[in-house]
Amino acid sequence: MAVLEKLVIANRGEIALRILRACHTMGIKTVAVHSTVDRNLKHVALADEAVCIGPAPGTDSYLNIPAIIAATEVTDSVAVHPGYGFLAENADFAERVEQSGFIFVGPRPETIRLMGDKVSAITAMREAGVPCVPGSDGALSDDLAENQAIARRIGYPVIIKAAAGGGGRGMRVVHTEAHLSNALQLTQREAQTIFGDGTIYMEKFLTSPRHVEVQVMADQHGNAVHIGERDCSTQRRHQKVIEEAPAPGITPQQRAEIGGVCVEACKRIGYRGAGTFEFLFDSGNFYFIEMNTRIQVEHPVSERITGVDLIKEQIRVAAGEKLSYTQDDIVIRGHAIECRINAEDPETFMPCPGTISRFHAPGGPGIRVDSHIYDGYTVPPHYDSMIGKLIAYGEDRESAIARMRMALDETVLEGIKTNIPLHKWLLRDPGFIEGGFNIHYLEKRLKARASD
Ligand code: MV4
Repeated sequence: MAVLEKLVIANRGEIALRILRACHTMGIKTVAVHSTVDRNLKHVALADEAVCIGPAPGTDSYLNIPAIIAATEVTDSVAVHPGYGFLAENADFAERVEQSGFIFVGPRPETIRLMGDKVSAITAMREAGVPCVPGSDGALSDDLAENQAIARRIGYPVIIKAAAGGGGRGMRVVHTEAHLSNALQLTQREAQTIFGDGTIYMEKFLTSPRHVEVQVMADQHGNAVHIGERDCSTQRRHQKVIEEAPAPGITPQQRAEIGGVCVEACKRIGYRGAGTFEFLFDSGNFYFIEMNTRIQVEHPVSERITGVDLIKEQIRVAAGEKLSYTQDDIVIRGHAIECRINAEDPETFMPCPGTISRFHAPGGPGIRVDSHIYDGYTVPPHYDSMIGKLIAYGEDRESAIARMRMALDETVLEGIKTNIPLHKWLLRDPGFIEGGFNIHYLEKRLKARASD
């Protein structure tokens, strides 16, 4: 017997296909809910049933909560998998799914809400023993003298962040006390305008950290494990470009220590499902900044080095099953790198939707392709430009990089522009190959390239 009868895939593109593949191998029937322009998606053809939930704009389809709930009801489904993006971290959606009597594949709505507010997330994590960035230890008041005192205690530079922000929106760096008052006002007003919540907080600004995140998985019986860390420092404008696991330079002792802390925190807050603890890693220390309560784009690199099927496990624990492994079962072997393939101009980064006239996927040992594209598929302009991911595995980082170069060279993708040339360039970049990068490395290299 399958753990669930039928599941609604409330997403599109490669992650919808990834969820469908997990379901069908588990004997679970699938329902694809899609917009009008997405009738030709690969997972829509492969799903047991398909329901059109609205027109192309995300707000009318993939973000349309009543339409998705209705599709779940009329198809007699029992569960909803939100994927990433769209409604994945919408606590109201999770609540509506549960109130309608369905299983939400993700954490409890209260947990999503707790982590959605960065101030309450940091407070909860600090209390659970997770190391955080030195900061205001809560929301700022509008008392300037008090805020100046906090900044002096932390030491400049400081960063002002919106509690409702995250992922790079609503932040401002302040280098001296002379600029503090203005920055506080601007960030607070911006937060109020963008998020409808003017709550702000302050942290020490770390000038050149790496972005290292820890993958966790927890069941509803009090069990939790960590599935190692990923380095996601190679990014541009808060969009990750390349991710890898394990993070270069992290020792097994460091991994066990930070992983253990995350596992304890999961148990403490009654976490359920897959989650990611985001850290800034600086001078050998981890500093918690945010928690993501969803499966992430880059989950395949963690799967590849541990053999865990994260989507399958998400669904199992959502159905009430116990985790199928203990911490001792999670053994890291080798190295995996993921290149995000976007339909965009490799020079200007402008999205380039259009029809794919020819596609030949790479293959061979250690290569995984997570993509929904095919010959003749038209990339619509309405959504994210990511059209797939290439994942390369090797016994060590060097061989993973060598296999990724080969895979990129092998790929034939015609009819639209993609960022494949950018990846080919990065995988020959001495600084990237050395692994000594940080969150600013790619943007710095792009700037240097532009002035050549
Ligand atoms: C920071 C930081 C430096 N110091 N916080 C940006 C996205 C959001 N998740 C948090 N971010 C940052 N927070 C302190 N105290 C630098 C960044 C940051 C960043 C973090 C992760 C990945 C890419 C980044 C790019 C620019 C800034």
